[in-house]
Amino acid sequence: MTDADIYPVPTNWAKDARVDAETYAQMYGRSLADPGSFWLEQAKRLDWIKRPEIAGDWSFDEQDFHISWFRDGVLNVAANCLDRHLEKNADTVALIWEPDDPAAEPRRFTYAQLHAEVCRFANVLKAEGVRKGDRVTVYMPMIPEATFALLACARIGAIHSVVFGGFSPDALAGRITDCDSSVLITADEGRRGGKRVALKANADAAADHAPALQKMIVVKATGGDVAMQPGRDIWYHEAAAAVSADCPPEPMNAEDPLFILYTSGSTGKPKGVLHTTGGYLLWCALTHEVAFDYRPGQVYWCAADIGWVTGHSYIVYGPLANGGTTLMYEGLPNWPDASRIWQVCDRHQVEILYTAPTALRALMREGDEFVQKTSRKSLKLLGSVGEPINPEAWRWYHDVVGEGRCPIVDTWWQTETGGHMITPLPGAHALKPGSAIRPFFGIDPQIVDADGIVQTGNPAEGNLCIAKSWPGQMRTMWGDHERFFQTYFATYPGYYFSGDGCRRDTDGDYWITGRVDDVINVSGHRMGTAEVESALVLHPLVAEAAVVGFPHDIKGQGIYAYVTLNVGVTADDDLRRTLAQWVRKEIGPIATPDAIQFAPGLPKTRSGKIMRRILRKIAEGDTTNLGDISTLADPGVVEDLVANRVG
Ligand code: 6R9
Repeated sequence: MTDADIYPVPTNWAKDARVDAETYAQMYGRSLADPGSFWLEQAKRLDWIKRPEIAGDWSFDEQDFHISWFRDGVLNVAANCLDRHLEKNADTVALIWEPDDPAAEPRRFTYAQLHAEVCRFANVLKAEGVRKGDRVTVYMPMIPEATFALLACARIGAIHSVVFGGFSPDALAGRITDCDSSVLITADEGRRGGKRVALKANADAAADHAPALQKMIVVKATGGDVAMQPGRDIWYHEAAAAVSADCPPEPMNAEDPLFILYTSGSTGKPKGVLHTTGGYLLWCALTHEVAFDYRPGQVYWCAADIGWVTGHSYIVYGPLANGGTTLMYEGLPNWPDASRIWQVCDRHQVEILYTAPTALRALMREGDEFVQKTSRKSLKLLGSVGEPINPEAWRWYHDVVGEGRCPIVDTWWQTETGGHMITPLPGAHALKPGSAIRPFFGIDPQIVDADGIVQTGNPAEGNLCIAKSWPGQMRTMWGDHERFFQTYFATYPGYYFSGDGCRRDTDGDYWITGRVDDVINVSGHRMGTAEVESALVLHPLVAEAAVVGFPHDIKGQGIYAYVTLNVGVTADDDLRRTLAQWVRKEIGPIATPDAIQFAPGLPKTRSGKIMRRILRKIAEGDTTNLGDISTLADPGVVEDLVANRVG
């Protein structure tokens, strides 16, 4: 790397930011040396019903495995995100909603209005019998009611489980059943890129396979025609008219569950990541304020979907806990054209924008004119999340979008971590395109080699582990605490293993290199290869399938599927299309394979294990160097695979 690739902290940021280099060094040092007092001090930023006296109490050792934070504290998340701002900021805009259709009117909710909406929603849930600890599944488009629904659950102590609106009925049914959720909140339809998404129809199809489900609360979003099942389905607007806007927040222990969010792992079954109340909220609030240098009054836009953890932590909980103004956008970044995202910035005078590299790459391809015809003068800071950002996209974001004015905050974190883990702080760290730079307060990253040896010194490369617990850490996997331990703590005893590869350069800055397990990252969305394989083999003509990721210009990674058909079935393009459509229907559009190669045989070891390394190389087009194939049961299959590569 040359010096040209280092972007020093701009003078005004070094001077005015909440955290400069010296403050970072001092606070980071104290967060590791004296975590108890550091975190009890930080916890004061929340409004507690009973303030905690215990900070972290945890052990990653198998014998004594436990994780808790502030376990003697009592609070309510919705009260922290709403009620406590009412005294001084009742009229501050809490939520701005930008509709899919640019000609439609945006909606704005002040803290007073948002508070009233959430209380009403909470009372509707109560009227339907929802109680503290019950699971409520949320399958919603990006409309304000999705935010109301999450905060309403938090207010009464119900555990929300949001399922991304792009998931199929089967995926939805599986998630409802796994957490035994009796209530589903959905909408008639969603709007995206001028099209309608049939959420209620999907929910109806899911309900047929989700016996736990008893009630469906349906928000009227488009007014589209939907079937309502008497006794089960309730229109939200009708139920809301019958309840009051007064709903006292439920006192919750800091360790009571706040939500479950299903995410992909290396097995076929998605994992129900569970986050709790106090530590999670503190983590969202603190990281949002420090990494984005957020100041109340600034319009902040996280362009994620509420169905992913980024939407939970950085559209809803972090910004609202900080009394901020959060923008929620219903549509797509490139609709009606590639200017939309920048037009929204101008329209609402967005100062902080947080989006994913995949969106940037797609927009970059359309040409700079779409950016340059907008002002973007309001922008002060730009964030990136979801996948490694390639230096080319980083520079485009920095130079073209931000006109060199705005620091790029590349935040590495995971559903499991609750919030940012490794990220530059805009006033403290020089930036390098593609590097997530330094650990946040309290985070002790360690790079471990395949044998579990911690790599001290720089540079270093290996698997990214975290040595100490932090308040935002997930607490368990819903219904399977043993699997929680096995997935994250068994590989490298004493450490949380992230599943990501990582490099630390000679300056001590961190570079995330991508997943090292069987998870691929498609357009910033996590997808388990095993999930796609399970969907493929469900098809009656498919005997076997193996799925790997391959580099994709826009999506970061694409999905490459090797499919062995049943004997006698003819392999043709029609069947290719049918199988792609099948996966789409089974899981959702994000799981649609980009390439399907029909393979008479898969490369297996003598013990029957598929050698994915070889499949990855072939998918990447790197067929000259397949490595050692002598352990294969039938080395001949490789020749056929190479000869019939797709793409
Ligand atoms: C927040 C979120 C987590 C996985 C993670 C990693 C990848 C996320 C990244 C990044 C490089 C970044 N990832 N942010 N890789 N640089 N800034 O995306 O959560 O959906 O659980 O995905 O995404 O591979 O392990 P989640």
